[in-house]
Amino acid sequence: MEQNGIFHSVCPLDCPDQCGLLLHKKDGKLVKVEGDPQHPVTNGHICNKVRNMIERIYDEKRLQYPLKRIGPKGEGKFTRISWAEALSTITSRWKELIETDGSESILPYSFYGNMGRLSAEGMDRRFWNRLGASQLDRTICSSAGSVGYKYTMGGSLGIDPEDTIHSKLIIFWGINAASTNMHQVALAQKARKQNGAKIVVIDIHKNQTGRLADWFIPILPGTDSALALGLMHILFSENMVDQGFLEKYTVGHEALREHVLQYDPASVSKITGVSVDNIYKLARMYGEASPSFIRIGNGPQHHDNGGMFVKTVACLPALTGQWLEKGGGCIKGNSAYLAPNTEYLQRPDLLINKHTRVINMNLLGEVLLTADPPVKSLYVYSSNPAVVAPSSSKVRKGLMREDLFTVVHDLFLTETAKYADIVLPATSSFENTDLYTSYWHHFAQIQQPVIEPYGEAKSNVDVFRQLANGMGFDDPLLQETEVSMIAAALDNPQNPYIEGINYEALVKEQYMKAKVKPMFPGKLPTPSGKIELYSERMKEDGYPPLPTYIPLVNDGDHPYQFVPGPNHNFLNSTFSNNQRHIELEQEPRLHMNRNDAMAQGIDDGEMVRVWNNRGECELKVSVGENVLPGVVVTQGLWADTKGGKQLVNSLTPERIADMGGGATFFSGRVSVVKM
Ligand SMILES: Nc1nc2c(c(=O)[nH]1)N[C@H]1C(S)=C(S)[C@@H](COP(=O)(O)OP(=O)(O)OC[C@H]3O[C@@H](n4cnc5c(=O)[nH]c(N)nc54)[C@H](O)[C@@H]3O)O[C@H]1N2
Ligand SMILES: Nc1nc2c(c(=O)[nH]1)N[C@H]1C(S)=C(S)[C@@H](COP(=O)(O)OP(=O)(O)OC[C@H]3O[C@@H](n4cnc5c(=O)[nH]c(N)nc54)[C@H](O)[C@@H]3O)O[C@H]1N2
Ligand code: SF4
Ligand SMILES: [Mo]
Repeated sequence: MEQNGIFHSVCPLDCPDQCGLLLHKKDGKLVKVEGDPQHPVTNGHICNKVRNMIERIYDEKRLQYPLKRIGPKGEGKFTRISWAEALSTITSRWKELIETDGSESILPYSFYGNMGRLSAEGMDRRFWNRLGASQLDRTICSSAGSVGYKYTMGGSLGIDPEDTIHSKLIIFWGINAASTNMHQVALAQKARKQNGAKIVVIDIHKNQTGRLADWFIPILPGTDSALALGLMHILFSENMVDQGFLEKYTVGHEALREHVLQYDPASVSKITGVSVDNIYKLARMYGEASPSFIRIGNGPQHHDNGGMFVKTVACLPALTGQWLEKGGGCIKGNSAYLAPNTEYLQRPDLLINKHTRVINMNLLGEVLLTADPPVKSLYVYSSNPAVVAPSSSKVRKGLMREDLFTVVHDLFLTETAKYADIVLPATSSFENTDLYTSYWHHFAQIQQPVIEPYGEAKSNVDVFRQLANGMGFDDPLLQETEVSMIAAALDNPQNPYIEGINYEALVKEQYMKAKVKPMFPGKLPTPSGKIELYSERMKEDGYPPLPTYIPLVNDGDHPYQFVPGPNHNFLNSTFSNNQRHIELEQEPRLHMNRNDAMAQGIDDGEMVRVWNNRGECELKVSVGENVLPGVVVTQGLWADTKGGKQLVNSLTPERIADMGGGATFFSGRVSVVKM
């Protein structure tokens, strides 16, 4: 390995931008991380979080060796052990459990701490299939919206974000893009400068993104489908629809025209809190602008009705025929364009029992406390459920169970790791070989090791190979090398867009673009091959077949809707243990409308107790006009960062959304009292 130089790399974080990076190395150590100016979409610009990545890589808190717990669960007392001891403790315990309780008593829990395809959904899945562990349904992020989008469009297929510089109207709908998709904001600003594009933001919180809008539209949480249906009502009644497009490329436009009559602007205004005038103004703006682009965010789909919201909003570009315009249409997610051969990567055929139970990760607390037969061992990697999972008081109660054998593989002793029996040190992505495919832009990238593993840290792929060995599984697929897995994953006859992208070419060129064909004319992967405004499949699945506004579930008698989203300087809970990132965020705040605060006699900067029957937090209030009355908002998954009670997920419901087993982080209600 070279000790000095500048090396290509890719940001491994769960962020749509998936920036190209350049790593500067001196005497074997990283000294600087910068954006790669040659990346065609991210152009050398990266966020603050990753510019500071070196502090995280060489943080003295980083785990170097395997550990075994010596104090009570949750306290964080551990002692160093060898890899041999760690692996044999785990595998011998699992062999016993398989004898006494069956392999389904073991539950993996993971998410996208590292977006590398091999790290996140490669060797791990092969191993769990072969072991016969309970299957984890990974629903915490965007699954409700993905299912909703699929009912309309057939799969995770949107437009090429690079085309959005041609858009004349850009709507950020429930996405805090200034923090969570900064290059989409850069493209929108370019469109504004070049073609006078207008930027509209529809959100429940006037955050960084709302502040950069030409027009910010505040809306009540969970009511966005009603707004979208109200827009459709006006588009049809004022003849602003593209009849030719509807006839040629959609199913159900006549039924939809009838159906949206009930969503008149006066009724929609009552539901959404958006004035009748503003509903007309937005509908006419949308009806007239072309090309127009909607960036659909994750916020509104973290509600009880989140799947239906995305299904609904995804109908809008079809009404005005926007899919035929360069820069017209929408993006919810674009992961289908770079889809590798997941069958090969994950080998579902290795699954020893086809009827293995499937556990929804959003129910982790409930599952640890009540599953029958019980979960006896939990193996957590690339995720920090003690902080990020809903109803965290229950999760933590589950993690406290003395009879639960818990293993955590991470770079740090996370809040979750403090409950583990065995902790394993993980490499950073810069120490690994992996394949990266963005879920927003159309470029694939490769990571090759730039630095040596930190201490005794190992990658996910490596740990699963070693666990397979320890379990005595002799299938050669469980020992495959990274390079061989990547090569095979890129050979996907189901996805013609990645033809020509292969391991060698990626190493040579670094950025390779999916060869995406225009969506229309063409056949969508929906049952009819067209955009399904009306969906027979939804009817079969028990939903209304046309887009419909369904109010949030009653979450109890508390005065405020509570929306705890992510923040600018952390990535979910990642970086919440880094002093510089903490200082940039200062502290978690509860944003509250001035009228609500006045009614309760709460002043700006005062501490309040936020509570419901699930838990409580103690937070400092920011009083202002950035949220509507009846709504309170926090930003950031603060973990136990600052001491005190700041764990917002102690308040969030573990209720499952309407589609895809999705999470409902933002559909909880709370009471707020002055401390
Ligand atoms: N800096 C930073 N970047 C990130 C992350 C991070 O933690 N920090 N996390 C990454 C991950 S995993 C994801 S999934 C994405 C998420 O990024 P986004 O797609 O931006 O999703 P959120 O930030 O959860 O919510 C987006 C917006 O929805 C708003 N919102 C909430 N409920 C509603 C509603 O009912 N209606 C409307 N119209 N708006 C609503 C919130 O106020 C917020 O401004 O970001 C990724 N990028
Ligand atoms: N209240 C509330 N809760 C939320 C959300 C919200 O908006 N509000 N957002 C939700 C969403 S959208 C998501 S995606 C989830 C995200 O939740 P998580 O996926 O748990 O994300 P992180 O908190 O960033 O934790 C990732 C962990 O993986 C570790 N890690 C990184 N790389 C590797 C690796 O290569 N190997 C191993 N073994 N570990 C690694 C990191 O150190 C970190 O501890 O949180 C959800 N929780
Ligand atoms: S977190 Fe997102 S914006 Fe920041 S460097 Fe990574 S991919 Fe780019
Ligand atoms: Mo996410």
